[in-house]
Amino acid sequence: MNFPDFVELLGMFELDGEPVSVTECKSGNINKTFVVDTSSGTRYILQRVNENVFKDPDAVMENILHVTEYLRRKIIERGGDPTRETLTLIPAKAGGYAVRFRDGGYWRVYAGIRNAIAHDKIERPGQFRNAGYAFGDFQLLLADFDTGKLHETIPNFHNTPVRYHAFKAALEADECGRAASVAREIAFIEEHSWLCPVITDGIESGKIPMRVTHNDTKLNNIMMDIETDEAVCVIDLDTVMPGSLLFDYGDAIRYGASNAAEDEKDLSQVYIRPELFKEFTYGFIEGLGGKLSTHEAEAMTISVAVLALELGMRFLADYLSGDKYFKVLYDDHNLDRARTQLKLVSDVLEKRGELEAIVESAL
Ligand code: GN1
Ligand code: MG
Repeated sequence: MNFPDFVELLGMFELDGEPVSVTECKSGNINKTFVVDTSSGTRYILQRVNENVFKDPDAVMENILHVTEYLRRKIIERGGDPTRETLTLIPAKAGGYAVRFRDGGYWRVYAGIRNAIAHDKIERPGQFRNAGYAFGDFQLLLADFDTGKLHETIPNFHNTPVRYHAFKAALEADECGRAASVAREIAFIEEHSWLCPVITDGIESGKIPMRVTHNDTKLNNIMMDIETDEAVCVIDLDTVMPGSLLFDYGDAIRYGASNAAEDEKDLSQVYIRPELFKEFTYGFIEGLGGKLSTHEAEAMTISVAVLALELGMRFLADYLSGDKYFKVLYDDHNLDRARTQLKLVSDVLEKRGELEAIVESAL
């Protein structure tokens, strides 16, 4: 789309001022995201929702509306600033909060969050403690939210055994003839498949409680204050659904405590940094107000291996199926991503004793 197209699209929303610039934001593997600045000096975030991933985008929007309305009330109650501390959807002129544009896309607009940015990588360890606090606090704020109001936007999103079966199906189909070249990765997954049911078994037996969880707790899904590094706002609420605390914890650590990017090619650079693991763990437990069960606490370290294996299987399955789900920038991008996640699985298992001691000390 060119600039006049964007102006037309943005004209369908109640914006303050006229768009003066539209810049694509490259991070994020699913939706398309653009930063919009207007003549009034207001910033907005424009997104095209990926409907290959979110089959029912209206359900996604309903979830986000419910959750942000609820958070807004809670934030006001405790004297916070809801325009900074939670997302604000901008109404469409025709009603609702999303439009179907003539490019076929399903588009929505959020208010920008002032003086804050999303980091792809930790620059100072304290940032990760703040991120942990924000994700813990997010769960605490939503503790009494009525889960009956939430649609399951992607069924079985963190059901690791289901992800394992999907991986096996992709392997079986081998649509692109790529399976033969990834024999080592396949063997690794088989050898570690015992990890798959660790969290889901706990949920089924009632040992691990269901909560309202974010489900995509990458570091860059938090806006941090530019000056103070304070974690201002948890963003990307597309996958907020009932889930386990361990999904959010494990996912955040496998991304943010890794020494390298999710697509690093040099696997010797890919490992969990215990000092970062510690920062997040302390922040997360503090943000939760210490409200976690013994079973949840005991499974924290292993949850990192489970979530890394799960994502490794998802990346590899997508590689085998011809890269239909995650955005890729080059041919083997999903394979490189899968390899980093599998490397993290072995690293967490190797460091398990050391990491468990950190969780103990945090409690
Ligand atoms: C996707 O859109 P983004 O980049 O925040 C994915 C997550 C993965 C992540 C890996 C809906 O998140 O589950 O963990 O990529 N989101 C969806 O980078 O599948
Ligand atoms: Mg995201």
